[in-house]
Parts: sequence; C-alpha cells; structure tokens
Amino acid sequence: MIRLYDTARRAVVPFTPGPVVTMYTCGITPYDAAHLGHAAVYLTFDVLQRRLRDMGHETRCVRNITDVDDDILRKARELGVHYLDLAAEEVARFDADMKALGLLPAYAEPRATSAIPDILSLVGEVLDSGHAYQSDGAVYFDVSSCPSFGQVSHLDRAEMLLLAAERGGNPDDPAKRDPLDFVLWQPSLPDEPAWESRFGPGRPGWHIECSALAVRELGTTLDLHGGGRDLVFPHHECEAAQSQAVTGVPFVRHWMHVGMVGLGGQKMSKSIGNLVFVSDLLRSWEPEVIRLAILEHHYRDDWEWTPGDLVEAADRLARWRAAGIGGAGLDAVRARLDDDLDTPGALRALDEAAPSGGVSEAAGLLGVSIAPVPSDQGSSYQGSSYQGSRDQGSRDQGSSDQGSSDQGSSDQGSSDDGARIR
Ligand code: 5CA
Ligand code: ZN
Repeated sequence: MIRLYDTARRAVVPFTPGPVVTMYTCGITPYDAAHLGHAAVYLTFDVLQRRLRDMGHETRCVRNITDVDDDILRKARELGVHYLDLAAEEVARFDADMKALGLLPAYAEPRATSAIPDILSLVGEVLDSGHAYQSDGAVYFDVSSCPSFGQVSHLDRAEMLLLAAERGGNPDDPAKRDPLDFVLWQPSLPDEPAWESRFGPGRPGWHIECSALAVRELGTTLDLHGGGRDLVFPHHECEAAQSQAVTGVPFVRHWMHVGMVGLGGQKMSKSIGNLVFVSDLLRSWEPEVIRLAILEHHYRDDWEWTPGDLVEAADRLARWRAAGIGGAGLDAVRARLDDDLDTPGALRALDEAAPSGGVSEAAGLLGVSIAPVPSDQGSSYQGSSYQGSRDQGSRDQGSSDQGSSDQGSSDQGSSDDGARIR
C-alpha cells in the first residue's frame, strides 16, 4: 500500500484507490517554454503513476491547458499574435519537452477553450444553486455561502486575502460583495475573446476551467488532484468550493502538492523570468540525467536549482549503467516510493544495490532507462526520445547551466560522453 501526504488532511495517509485511478494535474498556461518547476511537477505525477501501474492499477491522468486567461492574453498582446497561435506553439514545445523527458502520455490534455459549453453550464448550475451572484457583467462565487471554504488550504482569512491579491484574485474588485469572492465568468476587454452566454458576453475565470474539465473527463469525484504548491490557494480551494456546491459530493479524495523549484532565492516563474528551460538542458544533457537531478529532491520540499545537480546525476547514471540489467533494488525502491514518494531515498537504495547487481528494473520504475549508450551512436541510442535535431556540438557548448565538463563517465570505458549528449 502506498502512503502519500494529503494537503487537506495535513498528514501522510494511505492512498487506496480502486483498480482505475483518476488523477487531474493542473497543466501549463502556454505562453512560455516549460521550465524546471513544471518538469518537477509533472515528473512527480509520472513516478506516482509508474508505481501505481506497477501495483496493477490503471491510471488516468488528465493535464489541462489554460489557453485563455489574463497571462496568455497579455503575452499575446505584447507579441502581437493571436492567443491561440501562441498557445499552439507553446503546447507543441511543452509536449515535445515532456516526451523527451520520458513522461507517460497524459490520458487527456484538454484545453480550456474546448470547455466553454461545459464551463457555461457549470457556472449556470453554481448560480442556480444559490452559491453565486451576478454583478457588473460578471458572475462571482459567494464564499459566504460555503462554510467549508478553507477545507483544502486551512488558511485564515488574512492569509487568504494576501494570497488572493498576489495570485490574480483581485480582492479590490468593487463589484464583489466580499473580497474573497472569486470570478466564474467575466466580461472581456475589447481586444479579448468573448463568448456569448446567458450572463452576458465574456470569458471564464481561471478556477472554473479545472472544475469543468475534471468533471467532464473523469467524473464528479477525483481520486487525486494536484499541481505545484502555489495552486493550493486560491486555485484548488476555489475549485473544491464551486464543484461541491453543484455536485454535493467531495470533489477530490486526495490533494497532492509539489514544492516550489527556485532560482536565485525566488520561485522559478515566468513573471520573474528566473527560468531554466527544459529544452535548453536537453541540448546538453540526456533526459535521464535531468530526471535524476529532479528526483534527487523530495516532491514536497522547496528546493533551489543548482547546475551541479546535473553533474551528480550524470555520475549516478553512469554507476547504474555499469551495474547493468537486472532486478536488484526493486523492492527497496518500491518501499521508498510507497513512503510518500520518497524519490531521494529510492535513488540511494539503487546506489546501494548497484555494486551487487543490475538495477535496470528498479530504475525503470523511476522512468529512468539505463540502457548503455553505444559509444558509436551518441544521441540516437534512445530512439523516440530524441526528436528532430538537437545540438550536436561539443560537450562544452550549450547552456551555462551545465556545470563543469569533467563530470563522471569513467565507468563508461571508451564512451567519453557518459550521460551527456554529444
Ligand atoms: N494553468 C495553471 C494551472 S490550471 C498554471 O498554474 N499554469 S502554470 O504554467 O503557471 O504552472 C503549471 C504548473 O507548474 C502548475 O502546477 C504550477 O503549480 C507549477 N509550477 C509553476 N512554477 C513552479 C515552480 N517554480 N516550482 C514548482 N512548480 C511550479
Ligand atoms: Zn488548474
């Protein structure tokens, strides 16, 4: 049995889904390339799915795409492009990055703009249930009608107000009855897309998209819902409130949130611009190395990205490759993953197993292929993970994030590239 920390219950608890596990992870807002924070979130749910499949479950993990919201409309305006063209381009880049990192494909990857009819009917139902009101062309959720508001985040009102202000909640909007009320449907600015509706022309608020898509794709109660920890409030709190207002049943059985990846002492974020892009790292490093560098951190910790992580991960991969094919360490890795997805512990367990046997099966459970790199084939060894053209330059090229160039490949005999792509 696997045990996982549940944000709402504030404890590590058994996660005991049925044969089919329904999961919803909040996906990207596609206005810039995928960075390491995104990769850390989706790798966490990837490893969780791999362990659940290993236990015999079928997993259905939906990952949405927020292709209409304030951020993407602003960026499209700045670039002078149509917001859906921007989204299409960035989604293609994101999908290629995630494929290169070896992520299991999403069960569905629905876009917010695919769900306007679903969103409109959900907003109508929230309104009809008495949990929302219309004001100044918008529809707002009435937080005072929801005594359980706070069930996910457990924040007090002052903390909620602070975070709502930081995270696009517009607490100062004069059309609201309460600053914590949140928008379900809003009028569009003149240059923004607008859809006709019984509430007037407009576009969805952010939170409603994930409720509508989750229910549409997976049903009224999800086994597990997650994303980065920055989404606990307001996003997930609001999703739970509006969904349960309509369905009357729990929206989510288990909430799982991933810590923040930082750079330069701050959360890595598109708005700050302190980003390390997955695509840049992939030019110089094998996907397995990037995967191991991320999995070296426990998913619930906040951590700071350092290029040296890649060097250590490359050494580790070389040692595992030297150990070869086999099932050593498999039960130890399973035990570590079942203990709140302890990936750092799983890596250490494999390090311990490698000197006495092949670790390919246990590494596979972490999504790490340790098939050795044929010394004469370089980057083509992994077939479909390597799409199109990559930078085939020397090992000292590429991003400045790659650390020193003398990292370990001593176990690789004549292959001097070790875990780095040539
Ligand atoms: N589209 C919404 C979710 S519905 C959104 O938050 N998009 S995002 O592009 O801003 O973030 C995508 C995912 O990456 C979210 O789960 C978010 O919590 C997570 N994320 C963003 N930055 C970081 C970071 N620095 N560290 C860890 N996770 C992050
Ligand atoms: Zn979401």
